Amino acid sequence: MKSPLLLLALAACAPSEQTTASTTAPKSAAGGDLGSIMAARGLSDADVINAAKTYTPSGVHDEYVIFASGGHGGNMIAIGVPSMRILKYIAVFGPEPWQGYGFGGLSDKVLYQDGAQGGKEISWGDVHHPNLSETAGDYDGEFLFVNDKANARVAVIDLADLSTKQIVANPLVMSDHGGAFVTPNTEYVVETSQYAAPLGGGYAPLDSYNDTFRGAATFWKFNREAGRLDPAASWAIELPPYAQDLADSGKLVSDGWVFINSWNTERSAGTEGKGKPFTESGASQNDTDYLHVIDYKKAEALIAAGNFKMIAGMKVLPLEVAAKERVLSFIAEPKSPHGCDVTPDGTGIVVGGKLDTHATVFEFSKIKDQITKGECPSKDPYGVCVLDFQKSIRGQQQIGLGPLHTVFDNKGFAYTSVFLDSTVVKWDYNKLGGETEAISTQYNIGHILSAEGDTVSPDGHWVVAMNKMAQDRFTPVGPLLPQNFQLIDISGQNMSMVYDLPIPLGEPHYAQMIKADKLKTLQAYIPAGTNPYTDKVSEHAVAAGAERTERKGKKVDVYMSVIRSHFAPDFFEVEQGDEVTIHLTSLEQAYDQTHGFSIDMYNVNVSMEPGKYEEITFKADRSGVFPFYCTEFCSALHLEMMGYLLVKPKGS
Ligand code: RUQ
Ligand code: CUA
Repeated sequence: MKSPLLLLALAACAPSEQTTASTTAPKSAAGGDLGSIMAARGLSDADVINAAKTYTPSGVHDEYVIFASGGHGGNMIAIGVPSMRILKYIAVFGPEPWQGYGFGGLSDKVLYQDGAQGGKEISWGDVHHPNLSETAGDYDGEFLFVNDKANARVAVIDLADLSTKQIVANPLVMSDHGGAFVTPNTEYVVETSQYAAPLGGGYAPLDSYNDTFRGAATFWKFNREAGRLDPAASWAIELPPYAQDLADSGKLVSDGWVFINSWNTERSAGTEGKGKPFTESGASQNDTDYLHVIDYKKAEALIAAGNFKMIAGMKVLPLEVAAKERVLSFIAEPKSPHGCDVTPDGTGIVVGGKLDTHATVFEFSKIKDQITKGECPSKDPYGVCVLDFQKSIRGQQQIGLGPLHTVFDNKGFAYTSVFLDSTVVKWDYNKLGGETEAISTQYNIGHILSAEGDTVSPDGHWVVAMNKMAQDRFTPVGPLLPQNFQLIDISGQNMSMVYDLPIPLGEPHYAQMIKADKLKTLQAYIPAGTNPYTDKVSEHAVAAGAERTERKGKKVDVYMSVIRSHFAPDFFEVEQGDEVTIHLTSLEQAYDQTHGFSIDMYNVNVSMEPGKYEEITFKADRSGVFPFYCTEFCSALHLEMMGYLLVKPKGS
């Protein structure tokens, strides 16, 4: 007999039986009335109603914007709802040419310097969980934070221009997962580790796993004024070497607390060459893992009082102290949990069990009560108190096979993604055990999101299923398929699936959806010469007429202006080996008058949005004649927007 685990694993990979729709393309119809178009394209009334719910005429804007993680594409995606039109890819952890991100300009500092790397040059990321900044538990539309699971980093995106302003590499851990989660006033951006390793990046053999490997929850202090994380004011809590997974911050009554679930409380560290099982089954032996409950206000006070050890430049509250002071408590949670979502009123924490059929709702007041009373019915091997499961829960809801993540609407319903069943299940998180409603998704849904879903006041109306597989949903494009986002209308009595959107650049994990009118985006950098990384006019910006080239020894500075349809100066000559810095100022202030600046054969490319200041530094190590030109079709004379870099051979 196959083990239940193997069956589950196989079920995830088997082609879904829910393939219902025809895979042949409807005929296209030209002209005619609605009835004949429907007949010609084979559309049902329901299809047309769904189309009408999402169709957004040219020039009409969307009501909501989704900020979706781009997964191992290393980017973020902005998507309009209900149209499901992709509005922008935002470069975060990898170079991206359209935004001129990582090709010689100021963004190189964000991507490759300023503590963004953690010791080795890295040019990609695995983006998992974006979180929008909050004020009083509601999205405020100012900032967006995302984590890089692969390299334990967190990025800050400014929503004024939708560009990445800061990347911080976690000095303690090698990989993260539960992040980037904000506290209700964005005091902190929380990042928790996934795969345990010695804190600070040291070496230890695998058979010392229990003693030397650790996890950590890092609290990055956010300075809203500066719009940046402040590493010097940030700190962490040492955690046992369980695989910490999803996390969420408490809100309202549970403000001041953070919840993280975990798997691998078995501390399976692979085979270790000693006949031990792979982590896959080694980490699935126990019936329960531990929900981590963290009193972070207490941790903050303990750190401030000097209870920390310094590891790789970060203040870390030691595990013994966290356990003893009840900063950290555990509660058993069903087998291989995934998803840890605090209800909008802050009273409950919903955890799905990947290998269980329930969602469990933990009751915050019951948990806090036990901690306040000092109850400690048992301890884990590191001395952390494990609270009584039955005493800590509101109850459980039968959901289906493989519940993962849960989001909320404005009517007291929860929507849980169910991976193995490929469904979204709607249920009442206050009256547990009642009726549920399921809708099929295509296929194998991972994350799920809802309109303003992580706030204290979700909007309802829309849910999006973020499916891991598309299979037959779209015209085939080879063996590597896009992911499939499906828009679900939850405004009626029953859920209805209204739109499929392929996501063809990385595998998204989480996403959040914000009211579009909360976003106050820039139309231009004003005044001209504004450095987008300081929000100030650069001291090196030039006004029209002041353009020039200056040489000091082997260093050449070019002060160049950019305006339709020329660069001034339009040529400059240097000697092979010179250090060249080009200071570019866009003198444009008109909306959407973007130029680009690239130098052929020099891997230099920046985007010059209206009013932007850019600074390109490179070594002119190759001699020859190199055209530079504008990469955005900006005017009728765009092709003419060019010039020459002349590099004289050394010693000529
Ligand atoms: S994960 S599909 Cu958030 Cu990284 Cu759950
Ligand atoms: Cu400027 Cu094309």
